Amino acid sequence: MASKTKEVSDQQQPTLHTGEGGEVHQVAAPGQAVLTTNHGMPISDDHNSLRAGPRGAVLLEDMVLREKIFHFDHERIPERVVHARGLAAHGYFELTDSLSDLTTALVLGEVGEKTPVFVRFSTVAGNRGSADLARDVRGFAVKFYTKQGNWDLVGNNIPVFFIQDAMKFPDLAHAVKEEPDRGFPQAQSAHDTFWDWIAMTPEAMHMVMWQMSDRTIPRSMRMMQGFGVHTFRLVDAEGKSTFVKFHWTPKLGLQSVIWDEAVKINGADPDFHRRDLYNAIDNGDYPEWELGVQLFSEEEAAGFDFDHLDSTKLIPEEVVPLRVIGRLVLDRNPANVHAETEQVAFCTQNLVPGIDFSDDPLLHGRNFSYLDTQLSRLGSVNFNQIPINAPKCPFANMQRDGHMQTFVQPQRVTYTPSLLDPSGPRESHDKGFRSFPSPMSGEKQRERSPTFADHYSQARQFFISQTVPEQDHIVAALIFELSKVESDLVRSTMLGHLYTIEEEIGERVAAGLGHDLDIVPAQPAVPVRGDLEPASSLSILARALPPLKGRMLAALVTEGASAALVGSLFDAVAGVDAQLKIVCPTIGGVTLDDGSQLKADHQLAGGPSVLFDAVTVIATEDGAAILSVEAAAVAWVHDAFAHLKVIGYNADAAALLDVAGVDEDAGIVLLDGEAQPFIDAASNGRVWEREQNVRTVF
Ligand code: HDE
Repeated sequence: MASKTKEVSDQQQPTLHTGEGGEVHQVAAPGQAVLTTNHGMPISDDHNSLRAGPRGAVLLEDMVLREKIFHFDHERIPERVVHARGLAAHGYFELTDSLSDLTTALVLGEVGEKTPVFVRFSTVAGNRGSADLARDVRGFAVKFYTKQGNWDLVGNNIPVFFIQDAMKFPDLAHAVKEEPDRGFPQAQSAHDTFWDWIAMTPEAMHMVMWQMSDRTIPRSMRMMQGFGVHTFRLVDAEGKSTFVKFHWTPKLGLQSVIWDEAVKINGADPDFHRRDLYNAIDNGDYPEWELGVQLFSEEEAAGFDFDHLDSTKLIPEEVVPLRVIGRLVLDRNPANVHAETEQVAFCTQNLVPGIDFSDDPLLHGRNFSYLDTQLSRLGSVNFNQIPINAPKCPFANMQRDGHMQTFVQPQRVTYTPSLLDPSGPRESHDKGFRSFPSPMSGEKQRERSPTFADHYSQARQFFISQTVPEQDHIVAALIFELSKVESDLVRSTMLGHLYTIEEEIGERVAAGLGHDLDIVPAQPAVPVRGDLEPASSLSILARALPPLKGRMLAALVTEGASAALVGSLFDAVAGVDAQLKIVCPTIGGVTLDDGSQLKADHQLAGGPSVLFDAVTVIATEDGAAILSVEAAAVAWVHDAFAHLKVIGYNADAAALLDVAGVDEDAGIVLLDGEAQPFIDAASNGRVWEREQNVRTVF
């Protein structure tokens, strides 16, 4: 795989080589490299420091030791202040429908053009070492290396944001991160300071509804949407502007996990999402998204229910449909996580000619923040020279020097204008970026527009657009989160907001909290609109069923189990482009009834059912009896049942299902020698009707 092989030189000594992506690394012919210091001095002994006699003190003279430890001591750089935990991949964006009538941006104009991209996904609140399945918004940041420079579309998997003004961002981040006097909780919004701040911030209510929905516990990065959030502009050659919003839609469909599953995945495999993406790409199963755009004019915008410059609002696809214009394919894992995933510096200010900002005040604040934060994270104004950040098109200007300057720029003239060097780089009126000349007027003021004032109506619309299980999950998430809040005042104030969004939510959450707090409805600045119709595009489950392609299925198999059924299962799983993992009592695997050996992918306790989308148990009567007194096996089946998964089993395995408390329903499939009925049932996704039988729905 390209991601794994480094360019190898046939020279004897390690040398610096520039790789495909411009990255510089040390290489030498296999088996021929001589270990050297960073200055290239060959090292004779890398295991013993220089001492005064065999038992004597280490000598300060030992520059080999000193250099090795010096470098190690400084290996870490500050993690991102938000979005610290990330995973990333290389790929390309291919345009399938040209917008050349609306923009001069070549990346959106040339059909068939493949633009290289680097995409970083992230959680927001947790530190770099936190777990993947935190309930959290996911970052979806795309760097397009276009012919006209880098375009960074730094989005999230939710189309709206918590706040309308960048001024409030440090407060939001401080509130959600671990509480500073105690250093916890890590990677969780379920604590007092977050809900305290939210309770005092009505503009956050719409986003809070999304945050409490299953959107924030995605099954995989490959199965979530991405959104540019803000309104941007496209600008054509005549200078005419069209507003645009960007949406990424995954080809594998949308899927989330269940909260209890998320909690358990965090324990079983805190790297669940990064492993999933890495393995999929490594297997050649390249994840893909469609890029859709919502296009609208200034006049159309004036007729919308909400201000298109307000990032706490969205424009439903039912109002402005999506036009699909291209596809994003991720086909190469980073070769080095620090060099690429960590050092990539997304900047919302990185635009290309033909794409421009709107007047969204949140976006303007971001334009300062992203450039600024790279300096404290990467330590130099030359961070754009790090290969992952450098444009792949020619670039030239008069910026010089600075910390860690890696270019040796020989020019005498480092300014414009100049008669001495008329051949140096010069601005181009035709090719260069020109800001759209939107008219501006008004007094300087620190005030919000009244068109930003309605904080509850779209929150309500989001809730009523969800299917019943999705609504139940929002209510359950709010109950969980508020149950972790210690302050009654914060809790009751939040209940007031929920009640104002929709009475039903406030009442259900209050019932789930189970104590008689007074609900004092919040007083909205403008009346909550009851006329916004449900929009099914806002729901995950109202969409077409996601395929089984790209999903992970499992079979728990015991010694002596039916080889024919296992074989049939492998065939059926391959038929839907999913993967099958074998879980056995020991990692050595089992011998099947025809004497063949079946290799295990996981030992039972190391491969809990939360790691899989649907499961089967293929056991002998004896095997099932042994598993029935094995807690990990009982939990394996019980969890799959409680997580509404389809469970296939052969008749001899029935005893284990009984012990695990499984009741028959459409998702419990008896396999009579052939596994296809299990795949057919699993193709319908989770068994939502089961939910009310396995947990209390308030
Ligand atoms: Fe960010 N955000 N953000 N954000 N954000 C950062 O930049 C900030 C916002 C988003 O994988 C930081 O390089 C402000 C919205 C992603 O490297 C920082 C405001 C959206 C990433 C920053 C916002 C995002 C960041 C931290 C309010 C969705 C990770 C490290 C005005 C559209 C990018 C860094 C990556 C990262 C500031 C709001 C998405 C501090 C001030 C809205 C995906 O600059």
